[in-house]
Amino acid sequence: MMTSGNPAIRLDNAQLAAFEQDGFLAIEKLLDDADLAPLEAEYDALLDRVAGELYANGDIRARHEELPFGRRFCQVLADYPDLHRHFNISLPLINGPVDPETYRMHTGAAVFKTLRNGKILDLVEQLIGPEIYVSPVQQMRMKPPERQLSESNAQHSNVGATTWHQDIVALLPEADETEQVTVWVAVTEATVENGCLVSVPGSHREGPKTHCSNLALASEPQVPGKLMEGREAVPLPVKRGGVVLFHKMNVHRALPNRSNDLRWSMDLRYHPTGQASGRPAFPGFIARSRSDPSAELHDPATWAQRWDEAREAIVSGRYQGRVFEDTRWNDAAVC
Ligand SMILES: O=C(O)CCC(=O)C(=O)O
Repeated sequence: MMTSGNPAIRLDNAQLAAFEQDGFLAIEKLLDDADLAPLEAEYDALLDRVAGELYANGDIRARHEELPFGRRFCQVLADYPDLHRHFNISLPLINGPVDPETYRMHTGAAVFKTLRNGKILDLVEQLIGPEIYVSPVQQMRMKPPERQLSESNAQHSNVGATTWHQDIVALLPEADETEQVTVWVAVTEATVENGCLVSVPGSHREGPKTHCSNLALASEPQVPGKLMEGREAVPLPVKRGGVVLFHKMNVHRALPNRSNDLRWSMDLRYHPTGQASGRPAFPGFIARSRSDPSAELHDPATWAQRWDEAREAIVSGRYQGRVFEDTRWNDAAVC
């Protein structure tokens, strides 16, 4: 474990030891209203714009502008199940041809600012050192109460169930040695009732698990339930603005949202600059460099433009490589 630079937010020795021992660390509160309000305002405006466009196209019958943000998102999603694609901070994970209509993402300035948030980078610096690259492996998860979800969305991990997995599972093999750390950020408070994360302590020291990519329950590879029987798992509730740090081999999932409100989080990933992200089709950037600050990207428009270029390369068929890993850890005998 490396420590360097002079981070303002510091993990203490007990926290560093817990991360090493368990493969995760929950920090009940890190970001405050000043950090989260720009993101919420950006998403409020985005929902208003997208709802207006869908209404104008005849895709939805009402804009639901009378509802507060969370309830409005849930209602418009119920009317138009592909809505969440307009809100994610990644392009969809698809190997092969894509439909431009639903091949969407959101790369706004407030998201970029959150990726670069100094408090997050300070934590990450203590885990991976001072040359910090923002991986393009990142997701926005806006989860309505599960009873409001359509059948297809109930199986989609951005809005519905998340199954047991290690974060390495979706990375191309080129990232096997990458020291990736996941930073899961609670935009709304995460509780056992509304679907906080649950993690198996020490599982990051057990090597890669079988992940089945052919089960009906999820659209992403998952460790089958029978391999998880009898494993002790710890729920990780955090306040709004809290974070959970994860080792890339840690086994975890999210509980279903059994509350009446939207449960909103984002999972971000960081690794030392120069290491492979495992998702070469999508663009990352240098967020912090103590050795060469001029290499840092500070311009949200440049970041958004790189995502637009990646999208164009995939939509046009110019990008021919695989986007994400989906079958590598599949074992037919177990799955
Ligand atoms: O928030 C979720 O539902 C799942 C997040 C997750 O599993 C991850 O960050 O790897």
